[in-house]
Amino acid sequence: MSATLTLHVLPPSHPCKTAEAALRFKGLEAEIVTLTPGEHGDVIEELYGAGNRTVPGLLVDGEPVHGSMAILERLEQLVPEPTLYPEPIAAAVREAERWGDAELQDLGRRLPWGALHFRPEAAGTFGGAPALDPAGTDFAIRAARAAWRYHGITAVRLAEDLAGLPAKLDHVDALAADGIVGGATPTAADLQIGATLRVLLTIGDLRPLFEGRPAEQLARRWFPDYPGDVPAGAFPAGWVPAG
Ligand SMILES: N[C@@H](CCC(=O)N[C@@H](CS)C(=O)NCC(=O)O)C(=O)O
Repeated sequence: MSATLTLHVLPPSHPCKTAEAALRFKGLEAEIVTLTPGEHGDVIEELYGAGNRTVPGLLVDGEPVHGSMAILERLEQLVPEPTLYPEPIAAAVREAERWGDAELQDLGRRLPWGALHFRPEAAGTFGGAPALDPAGTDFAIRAARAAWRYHGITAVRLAEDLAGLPAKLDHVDALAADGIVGGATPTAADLQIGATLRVLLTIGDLRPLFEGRPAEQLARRWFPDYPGDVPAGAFPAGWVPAG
């Protein structure tokens, strides 16, 4: 396989981590181009076509492949072994990957930004920096407000997301029990679901919900290092379900 691969990412994006983990699993080298937030939409649209403004995007010898699911599928075509969609569970892996993309992935945006509204000084940790000083915190407050607007976050939605999280973690544990995720090598579902769960583990309030569960193991196994730490006690009392 001698295609030239270029992956376009934003720094803390979890679907980008999914694509990067898949490249590693396939033993593929790619040039990683880290875009500047704010400019990324226009760059991506130019390269990947009208309406495509999110990361990740992968160029395969210049051919645009946009979105984490499409990227994993394309990498599987390029390098079939080791497989991300093993038989006889390939159909179930695809369904779990779809669930991870459609039902879980947004929580990896809404819950961290939701928590940062209450602990804006922690925003710097997502860039690998310590807690922000007051001037940095002012900047983070403005960023969190913009993110709440962009992602349609409200307190009501946040509380609903939190209330719905245990059922989602139960679903992941059920997938692990059925061998769709959590095997010796990662499936596409491990990489899609694991990246989102790993972001959620950056939120101290949520860590007790994960403790000792397959959902925690798969997130930490394929994504051992992940920047970000919002100390426990961010969400108002009573919003986080009991672990
Ligand atoms: N489901 C898509 C979603 C991609 C997505 O929303 N990426 C976010 C980063 S996590 C993004 O590019 N956000 C910037 C924006 O919306 O402008 C995928 O997995 O590729």
